[in-house]
Amino acid sequence: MDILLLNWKSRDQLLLQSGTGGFVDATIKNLPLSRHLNTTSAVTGDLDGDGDLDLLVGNGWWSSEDSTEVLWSNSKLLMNSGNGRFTDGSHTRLPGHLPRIGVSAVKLIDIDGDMDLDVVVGRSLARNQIWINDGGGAFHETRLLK
Ligand SMILES: [Ca+2]
Ligand SMILES: [Ca+2]
Ligand SMILES: [Ca+2]
Repeated sequence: MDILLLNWKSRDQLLLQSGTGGFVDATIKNLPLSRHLNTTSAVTGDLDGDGDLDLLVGNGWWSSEDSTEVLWSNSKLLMNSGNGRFTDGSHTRLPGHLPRIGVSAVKLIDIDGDMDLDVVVGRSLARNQIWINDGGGAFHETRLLK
């Protein structure tokens, strides 16, 4: 069993089980994430249908009480290239015009019944989103939600 640690105000970490029953930190090598992410949620699923688990990371928004410090980052789609190594597919696969900040929850569900996993994005203080999978792990928005 491998572990993904979701961290608030610091980068997420990927821990892979080692042969001896412990864990090794594979974050630097396997996870292309920037430093501050404010991750609120993450889901795994085979989004491009190639048999391995891909990773969707929902990132929230944090502001200090006096608003002098604000941290945010875009939510990320990380594609598994095999061996638990991930590449950032956010720019090429996600609906480019949509804001992906302030995300409080992400969920994978086949919402249109065509056997691939679509995405429901819950956002705080902003409109929720539904992303429809083209079958190959690229997404476009649908306006089923008002
Ligand atoms: Ca996959
Ligand atoms: Ca679907
Ligand atoms: Ca589809």
